[in-house]
Amino acid sequence: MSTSDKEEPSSSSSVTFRLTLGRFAEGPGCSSSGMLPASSDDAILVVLCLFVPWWDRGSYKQRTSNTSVTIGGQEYPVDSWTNVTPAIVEKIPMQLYLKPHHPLGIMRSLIESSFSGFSCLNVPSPVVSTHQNFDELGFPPDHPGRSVTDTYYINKETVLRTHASAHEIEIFKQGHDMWLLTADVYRRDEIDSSHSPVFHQMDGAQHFATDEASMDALQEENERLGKQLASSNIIIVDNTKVGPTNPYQEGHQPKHAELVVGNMKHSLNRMIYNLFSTRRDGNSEPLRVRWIEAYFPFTSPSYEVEAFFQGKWLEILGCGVMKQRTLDFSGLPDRIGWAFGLGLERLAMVLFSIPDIRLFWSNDPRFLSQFTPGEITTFKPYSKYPPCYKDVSFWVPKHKIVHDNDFCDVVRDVARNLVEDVKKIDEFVHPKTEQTSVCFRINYRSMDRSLSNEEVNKIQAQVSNALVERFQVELR
Ligand code: FA5
Ligand code: MG
Repeated sequence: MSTSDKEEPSSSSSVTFRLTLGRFAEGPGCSSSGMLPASSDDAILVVLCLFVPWWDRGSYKQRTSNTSVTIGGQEYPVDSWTNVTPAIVEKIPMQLYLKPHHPLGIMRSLIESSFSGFSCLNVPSPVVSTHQNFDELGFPPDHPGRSVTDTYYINKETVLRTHASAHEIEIFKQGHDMWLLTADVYRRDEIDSSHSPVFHQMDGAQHFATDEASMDALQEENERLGKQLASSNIIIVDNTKVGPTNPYQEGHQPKHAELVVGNMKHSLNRMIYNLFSTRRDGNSEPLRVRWIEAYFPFTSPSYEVEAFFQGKWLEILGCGVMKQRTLDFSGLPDRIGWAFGLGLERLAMVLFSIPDIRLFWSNDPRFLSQFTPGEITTFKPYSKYPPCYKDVSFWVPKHKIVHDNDFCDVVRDVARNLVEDVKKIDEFVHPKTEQTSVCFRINYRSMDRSLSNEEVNKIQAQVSNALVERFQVELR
């Protein structure tokens, strides 16, 4: 991607960059025709206008009429809910999953090749309504995922999608009945080696007719897939049960739901097996996978899949039989189907042995040159630079709250990719003033070079200033 047209965003200026646009773009190598723009050089100019300092929520409230964020050519008014930051918005045009040499691009293509006949889609703009992201999928009004501490709001009704499932109904309405969708997703989160505020998910879904002939065909397909897996080097532990805590849905014939669950499990086990057996330097140990019961507002029964890798169980994906209301809203009341959503970085970290989630955003040729399309190879760390710890302590004014995720967003905005992790190391309330004292420890460590103490001190001072400006905290 060309970055020559990208200005460094500043807190109070206008930021200009390029962003590919479009609704459903379909990738190469899939059953449906249509291609994405080959590169962002073909792309459309996008302007982000933040005319007030982003941390000054009070100003947003008072000056809503002359402030806006423009993403994908579309202007969105900001309001007191707005919490998107330049550090987040500048990631939107990156589309790492479309780069064939990037580990995320490699993962995407390999997974897509496991699902023959599926439409392979992406929706470049991550801007969705709260209705699409939450309501349509049955999230209750008090679901914690809706909170401003967890989700990036552009304004009260508009968010950066927190999961690829936000597009499920839209895609079904377009007429796709078996599809995969790769998407960048955004969650306000802590800073550590396996959490990123911007990461990538691939969702997939398939639905079936429920007449006898279709269900017989599904049973035959399941038997065929089951035989294939039985001869593979994979140990699947599945003690999940369907029951009151994870039921078939009213209105589904249990036999039909059972066949759909069977088809979903076979399809996903086969995909996981295909991926793990692509590892070039993989040993001959059988892959161990386990299924556990889970809960999602939009599926029942629901499951999570974990794979045992390098000594621990790693959550790979969530899935389940789609709630019938999803298919009803999609204009498909007579169908029944399954859906899943997996985290591409988590899977790639394990398969390529990539130790830090920040590396996926690296432009360092020592990182990027290590990968080959279609191949899963072990990442060779080029260097580990020394950490530099800095503490920041402050008093939070009475009646104000500085959530950990608020603090992390300030750090991200100022220090960008130079922070490996952030830990809260102390917190207490002063008995007389009722002010809260908080201390965070920031671990600065670049993935590409050594940082000087002087440089880190400067960044640390900027973090402190930003905290004072945004939250009116008193530094200690
Ligand atoms: C979901 O997002 C559901 N939409 C998945 C789904 C789709 C369920 C369709 C049923 C039907 P969850 O929040 O568990 O579920 O995220 C899915 C995966 O994303 C996780 O298994 C994990 O691999 C990955 N993930 C979640 N949070 C992060 C993060 N902060 N950084 C990196 N990967 C993450
Ligand atoms: Mg989960």
